[in-house]
Amino acid sequence: MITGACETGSFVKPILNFIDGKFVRGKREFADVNPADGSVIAQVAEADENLVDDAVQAARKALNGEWGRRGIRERAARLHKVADAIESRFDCFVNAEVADTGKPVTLASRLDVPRAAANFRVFADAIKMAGVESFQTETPDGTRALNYAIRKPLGVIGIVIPWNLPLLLLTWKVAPALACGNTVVVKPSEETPATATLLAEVMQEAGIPHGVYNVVHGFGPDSTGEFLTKHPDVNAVTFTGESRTGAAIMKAVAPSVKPVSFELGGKNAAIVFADCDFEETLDGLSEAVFLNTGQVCLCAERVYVERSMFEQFVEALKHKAEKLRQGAPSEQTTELGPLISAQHRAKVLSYYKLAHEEGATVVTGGGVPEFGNVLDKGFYVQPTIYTGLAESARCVKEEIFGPVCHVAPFDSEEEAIVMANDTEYGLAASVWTTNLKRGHRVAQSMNAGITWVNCWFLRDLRTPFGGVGLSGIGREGGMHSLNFYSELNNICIRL
Ligand code: NAD
Ligand code: 6OD
Repeated sequence: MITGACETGSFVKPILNFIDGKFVRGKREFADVNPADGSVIAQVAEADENLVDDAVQAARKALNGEWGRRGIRERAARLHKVADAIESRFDCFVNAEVADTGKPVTLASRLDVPRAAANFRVFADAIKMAGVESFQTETPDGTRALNYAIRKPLGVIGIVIPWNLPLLLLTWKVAPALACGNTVVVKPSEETPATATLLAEVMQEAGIPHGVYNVVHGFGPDSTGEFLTKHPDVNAVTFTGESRTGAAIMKAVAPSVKPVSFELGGKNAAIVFADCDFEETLDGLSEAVFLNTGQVCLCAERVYVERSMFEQFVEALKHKAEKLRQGAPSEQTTELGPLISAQHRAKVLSYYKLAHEEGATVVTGGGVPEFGNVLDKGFYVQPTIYTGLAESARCVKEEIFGPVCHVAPFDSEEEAIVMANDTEYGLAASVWTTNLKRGHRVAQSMNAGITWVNCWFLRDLRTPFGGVGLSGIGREGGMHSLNFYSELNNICIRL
């Protein structure tokens, strides 16, 4: 074992950077903390500006090496080997992700790690099927030509990701980038460095050449994140995280005019009509509000319920929330883990306080659970439901990113649409109704990149994924990812 990442979920210290096929220390280290009990899991080697430059140069060199020369079939075969290697170390990835994020082991096992393998398989297959445009051209004077485009790699891709679904979101970007023949330098969140480093071991096992996949650890501003995104030899930046951070990265990339793909924050709405399937909607919305302790960019923090069933629905959702089992992430029975950090808990609790000040009625929660054991040192909060806030309240407008929602009644379809769309964000929405026409109609009125009808977070990796407004720029998924990570060169041949 080279990196410090392990088979059992504990770490041989420290977690290292991975540059040009080698695991590398930095001049400084920072602590990786287990959010379930506040203990230090490992020290992490921080990359300074020189190490970030080494990683970018290694990635540049690798572009022109073996990886660049390999054809699509060979690259795709390697990416399937990466997926195989993730699957063969399934428990190791699960344990590392659970220790870093505090998410329930059942969630990491059913979502994060299987999706990591699936990301590699889907994009390995997609690149083999990807066509490009061609046109038979005839100008007004009768000249004929053939136009066709060819797909080339963009170059070195800087990848910056958050802590909520670290491996899922990392591989969602690395897999299509590599499929298109690029090389990558990855900056995982400082909160969750482990699985990106484990993936480096997997890359070695799968025979991905040195310099193709590089990992640099550290923070955002004045640190690794900024060094990477502003680096002039990085050809494109793909980022998932807060909208504010997206704005800072946009400034950093401006001088070298790089393409960006941004998947940012959300304040997502769910609209529940009285004609919905009550139990199905309750189950779906409970997931949409509380999955991953509400730390999914797609989570519904604003729920609009038709007035005729408002009281009944709020009562039933309260009952669901109160039954959720909070506990140690490693327990099979745990449904709700802690928030990611003490700092993030302070932010979420500041919104719980603000909700009081803004005049909310607390339906359930609003505080911190007590366990009477070591978990009291973790960063847990209670699942929380509010009603009674004005639509203009900050708690209804701003992304909280915790296990919390505000539920408000509506009287007509038109009113529900106006309320749902009254946001600067526009990532995801969900509509719950058994009326097929209404489902289509309302979904098509949503000002959001993704709308689910009678489901939530049901993913087909070929579909366009991304947001409008403060929720992002561009779309990833299927051909959209392949087009972002490719440079299309047009060739015009006079016939
Ligand atoms: P964040 O923006 O604070 O950090 C994300 C990453 O950016 C981290 O690796 C961080 O170190 C780095 N970073 C911070 N400042 C930087 C800078 N100036 N330059 C370069 N890098 C910098 O986000 P977070 O707190 O880790 O994640 C939560 C946020 O991510 C929420 O807003 C959530 O909605 C959003 N998110 C969006 C999606 C999506 O698909 N739209 C998915 C997951 C999370
Ligand atoms: O499922 C995906 O592909 C994806 N990008 C999910 C993002 C979730 C946000 O937290």
